[in-house]
Amino acid sequence: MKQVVLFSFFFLLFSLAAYSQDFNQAPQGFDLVRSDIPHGKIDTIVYASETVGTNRKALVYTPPGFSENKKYPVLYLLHGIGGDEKEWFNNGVPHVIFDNLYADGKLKPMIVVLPNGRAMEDDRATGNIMAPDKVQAFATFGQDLLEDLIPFVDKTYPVKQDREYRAIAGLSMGGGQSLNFGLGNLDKFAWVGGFSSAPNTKAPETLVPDPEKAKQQLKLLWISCGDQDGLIRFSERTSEYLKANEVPHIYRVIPDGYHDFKVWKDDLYHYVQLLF
Ligand code: FER
Repeated sequence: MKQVVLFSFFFLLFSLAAYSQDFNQAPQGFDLVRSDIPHGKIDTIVYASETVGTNRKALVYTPPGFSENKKYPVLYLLHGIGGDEKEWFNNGVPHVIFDNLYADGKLKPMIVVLPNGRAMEDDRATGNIMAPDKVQAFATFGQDLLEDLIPFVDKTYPVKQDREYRAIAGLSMGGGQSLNFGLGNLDKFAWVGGFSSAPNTKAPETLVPDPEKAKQQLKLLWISCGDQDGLIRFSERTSEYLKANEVPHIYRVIPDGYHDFKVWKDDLYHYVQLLF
């Protein structure tokens, strides 16, 4: 009897260990400032948007050791419905996560652009953020991104301008935008990530009408969501369609994951290490 209890105990312990290893979570401290390492730089840029007819703001993170004499790939990192160009910076500390990854030699040097994805005259997250004109502005941003922001970044920063060197990812509304704009413009993006993507995510058949082309052109397609997130169906149905059509992608369901920055920071940590 004693042996059975002992065996059961070790079996349980082993299963738990196996289960927890199954999910590769970012290591402790990945998002904490380290004072003993080089730091990148955050700038605010202002670009003229023909799409909106205003001057629009974005943040830009350049890596430690940034040089005008080199050429860098670019990641466009998009916020959610309650945010603006500062949401990632304030809540997701991408600059800290990136600085730490560079210090550990785990990341290719890249420029990160944090745009404002609500392309309308008043692009602040104030009032009723669910109002139809504000939600529509997240779709309008596709034009602003392709026709105004990307050309501005390409002529202002030393960047590699081919599709293989441009990535897009975002959280929630920004996840839907990343899938819509990334998969809808494979001539512009080869690396696409949707974290906890919102209902603005196009239906799979519209998102990827030509699976063969997507298969050939995508370097990475990352779809993730917390298992406790009420929006998981949008990620799930996309992944199911991609699987049925044999389009390679990562589908990452975060155990005990909600609709929050714990999930998105962890996604960012893993996604960016696969880029370029
Ligand atoms: C919705 C539920 C969630 C919706 C948008 C969201 C436009 C976006 C959430 C987020 O960005 O965090 O019905 O409709």
